[in-house]
Amino acid sequence: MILSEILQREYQRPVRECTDIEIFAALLKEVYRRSEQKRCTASAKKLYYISAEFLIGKLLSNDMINLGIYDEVKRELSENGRSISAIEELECEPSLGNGGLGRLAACFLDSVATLGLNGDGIGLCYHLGLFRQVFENNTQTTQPDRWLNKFSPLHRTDTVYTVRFRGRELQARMYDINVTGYEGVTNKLHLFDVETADESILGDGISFNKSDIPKNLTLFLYPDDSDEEGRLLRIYQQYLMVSCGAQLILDEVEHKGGDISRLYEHAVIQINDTHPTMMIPELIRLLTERGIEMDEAIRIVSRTCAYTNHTILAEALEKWEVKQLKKVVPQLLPIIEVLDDKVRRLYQDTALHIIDSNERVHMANICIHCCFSVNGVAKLHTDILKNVELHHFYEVYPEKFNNKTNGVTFRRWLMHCNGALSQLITELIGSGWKKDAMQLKRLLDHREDNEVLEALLRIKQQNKTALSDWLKAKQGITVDDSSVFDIQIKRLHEYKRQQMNVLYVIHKYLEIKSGSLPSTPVTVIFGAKAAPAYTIAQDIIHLILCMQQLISEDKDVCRYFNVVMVENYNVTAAEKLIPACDISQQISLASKEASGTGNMKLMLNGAVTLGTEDGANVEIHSLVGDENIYIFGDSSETVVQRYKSGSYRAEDYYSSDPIIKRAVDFITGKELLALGDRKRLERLSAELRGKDWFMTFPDFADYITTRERAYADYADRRKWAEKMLINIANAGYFSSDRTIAEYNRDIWKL
Ligand code: 26Q
Repeated sequence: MILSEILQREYQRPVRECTDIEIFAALLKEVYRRSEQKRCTASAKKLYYISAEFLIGKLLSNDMINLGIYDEVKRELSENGRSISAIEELECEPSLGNGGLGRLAACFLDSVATLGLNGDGIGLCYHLGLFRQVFENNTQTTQPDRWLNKFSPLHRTDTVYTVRFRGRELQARMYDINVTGYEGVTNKLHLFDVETADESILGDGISFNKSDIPKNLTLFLYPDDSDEEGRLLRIYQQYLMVSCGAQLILDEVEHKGGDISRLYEHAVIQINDTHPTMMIPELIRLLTERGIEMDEAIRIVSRTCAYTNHTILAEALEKWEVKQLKKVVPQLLPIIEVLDDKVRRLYQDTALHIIDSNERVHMANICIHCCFSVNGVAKLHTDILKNVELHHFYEVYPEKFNNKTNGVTFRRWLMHCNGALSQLITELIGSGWKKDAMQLKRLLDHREDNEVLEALLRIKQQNKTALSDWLKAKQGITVDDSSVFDIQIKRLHEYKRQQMNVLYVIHKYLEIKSGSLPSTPVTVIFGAKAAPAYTIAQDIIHLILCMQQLISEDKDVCRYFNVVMVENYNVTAAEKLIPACDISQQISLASKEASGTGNMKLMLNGAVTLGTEDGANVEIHSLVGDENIYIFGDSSETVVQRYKSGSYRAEDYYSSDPIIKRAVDFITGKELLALGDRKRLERLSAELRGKDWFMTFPDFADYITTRERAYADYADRRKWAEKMLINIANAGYFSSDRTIAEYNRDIWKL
């Protein structure tokens, strides 16, 4: 009777007499109370995970699962004619992240607390988050995402730090979110916010005065950096995060009587991509301010910090101009110059230098020189770092490089989002898998059990129906829940190749128009936000939305084949989409997707992957075997070689392959020009024909054949269910509990 007691205590009323809002508020309070009682008390070394993003998702249900009260509360609600989903609807999703890197940070915090480790997150509190995506006229528009309200999970603390920038000082306050572990301890996510932040400076949409730093500093995640002011604002943000983080870490070490000249015995700082790199010079600066010699300070910091690389894309490797850094954080320049100087004395190779000949500071290079660990996020990715992208560094620091294949928390990505599947698994193999995910392997004993296979199909069907209902309610779209749900959900980026998926959609549309009808109806579902300044990505969204409209209005086609783009794809949407997916599109150009984590969540929920040998797909492939995954496309070696030789010519494929030509020409044909924006469609078509930088054409024929093979196999329901089961059974390796145990064993040593 947990819920009744809570409501009795809070309002002296039974469940039936409380409103949903009252129940929601009371549960939030209860979750906070219970989680506070499980504060991690370990006093030895502590992990600080510093990240520009924490894509944590809604917290209430997840916290109730972790605290062991979810089932009981859910039951009591339904016994009183209420539903947990109505309560969940009242919570806003924190808008503190963008994609994989932010969601990984959230999964990691869950696993750190679940394993009982002492580790907090450090980040920024963005008032308006990334942005809310709204479709208008088949185009993405952007609105501020106002997620902060009186029910936000943030707790205001009394900790306020002064952060010094060139010519100004700002006060930043720390706000905390409790991170509950599953039957584990409670850690904290510390988010800093300037006291002067002011949402009223917002203009239309997400525009604002970029030079009013005290007011705008913590309004948005990744503010547009296509101009100089935007880039400076990003430096302000990064330094705010790092300066507050460094002050907090030193305060905590000193508070427990630790000696900061042995900082590495008390703290380990995991730097999530290059965004928090300034932590390194800032800590060095603070240590020297406290009287430690420069060389010694560098040694101490280098034994404390570890760096995770999440990308090999050149444009995502941050470089700040010396001139820009001087405008915002002049106090760091002397330190960065010392670091660069040390490197130059040791190595002639300019690839290793921190400041390049154009006076730009390579943030990743600071990390690699000054961290004791450099890790990639999947086996292939780490191999590419060692052998290609960071090869020069690997030659001088082989001992620093290590792989930590990503993982996801099964609490949110199975127990919470797919209760029915969770329950079936527990009925079959007991509940040990919740803390020891490798036990999922035991499901393999049931691979020939018809009853189990039918149960899997039944659950998938229920989840597809639930997704259809949700799409209807949210976007007014009707989808056929007996069709194959073929899903690509991830940030929009050319290397992830949503454009290749939509080229297939065009191809299929034309095939159906010419009378070649599919045997199984298919619904192709996309979810993706595109950075506002990323024009081609906007154009790809435009093309998807135009195809969605064209097909939905075409009676010949929409009976067999449909396209749906989900608006404002976020964690909450992912929780509906992932359990309902049949085919998981993981089609990045081989070598470009560092890992992917959606691929793991989808596999865990019984989707079968259609993908390239990229990122963690490679590991999924070797776990499930050829029969239970659909692999296509050129290998990463071929791709790396093709870039190196500069031999790729998109025009050659376009002019010699009639299938490619027909699909590309359709983008600027009369049907789409009647629906869409000529400029966008022409620009996209020209980009593909003239450049196709992410090489969709060479993989296209194989993509079509493999995709058709998957659709054909889907018709044999029993065999398909077996593939589903084998995917679920082998997903245990991708638990973030395994990943975190490895980080702790090899890097953190808590
Ligand atoms: C860089 C410079 C300027 C502005 C923005 C950025 C920027 C912003 C965000 C660069 C990178 C990101 C985010 C990267 C990201 O999400 N990477 C993903 O990380 C996942 C977790 O490791 C991997 O699974 C994905 O493969 C990887 O794409």
